[in-house]
Amino acid sequence: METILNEIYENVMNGDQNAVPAKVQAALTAGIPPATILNEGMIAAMNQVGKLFEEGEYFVPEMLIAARAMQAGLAVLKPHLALADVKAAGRVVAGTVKGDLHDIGKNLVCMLLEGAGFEVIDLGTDVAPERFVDVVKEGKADLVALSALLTTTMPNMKNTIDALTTAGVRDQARVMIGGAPITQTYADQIGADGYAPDASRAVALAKSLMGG
Ligand code: B1M
Repeated sequence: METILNEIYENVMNGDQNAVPAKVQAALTAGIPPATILNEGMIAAMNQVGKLFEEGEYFVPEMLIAARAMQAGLAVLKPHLALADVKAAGRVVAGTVKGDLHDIGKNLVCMLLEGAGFEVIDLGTDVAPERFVDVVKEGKADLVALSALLTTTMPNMKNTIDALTTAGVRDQARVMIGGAPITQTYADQIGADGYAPDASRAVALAKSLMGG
């Protein structure tokens, strides 16, 4: 188990887009739990990529190819993270806020929410506040799920909440936020309804915001 997880870790770090899906499949076949593959192989590797970037050993291209390798592995993992035959638990509009292009964490949150029975409208990355407002106005979402990975884009979470208020629809949907620089304190400061530090706790939060 150790060996294959180490290989996934190394392959994500080196951005080997072909090796990662095959190794993830091999790990699944070997009976390693999907959450272990995700956390100990893939997310651990992305954290190390971030560390090397901070230390000036990796640059944007290395981060990008590592991200692509991780996305390729996630595609294999996705059906195993989702539970079959669960009924809809609520409707979520999700996105990474304006100015921010990081989507791996947001994609994971969406995958697990879908797996838990939520209907998810994923608006992608760099999403302007007005786009969230439009979906809520159309009555298509019970929850707004905002992700941000950059300290410089965190204020766009508050801008999105403010835009919902200005549009008069703030009470039609609960707002949950997350991403590496986000904290509960920040969520309280900007008037979000909840914060989750990782994707599985995002599902628990979404359920509790739906009253479940
Ligand atoms: Co960027 N980047 N990046 N990057 N990048 C970080 C975030 C950084 C911390 C790296 C570092 O310096 N250590 C740093 C931010 C520093 C800061 O703001 N304090 C940084 C920087 C500086 C930048 C650029 C500015 C670099 C540059 O151009 N000079 C640039 C910005 C571009 C932009 O967005 N406008 C940039 C670009 C990129 C790439 C495009 C190359 C690539 C992203 C590719 C992609 O996403 N498709 C990238 C990557 C890969 C990273 C790191 C290495 C990895 C992020 C990741 O995917 N982690 C990252 C370092 C790090 O985070 N350790 C870094 C794995 C993922 C599963 O975790 O997204 O945290 P995460 O999601 C978690 C939780 O946070 C949570 O659940 C997830 C699963 O458990 N979560 C939620 C996330 N959203 C949630 C929402 C919820 C609840 C929970 O509720 C709604």
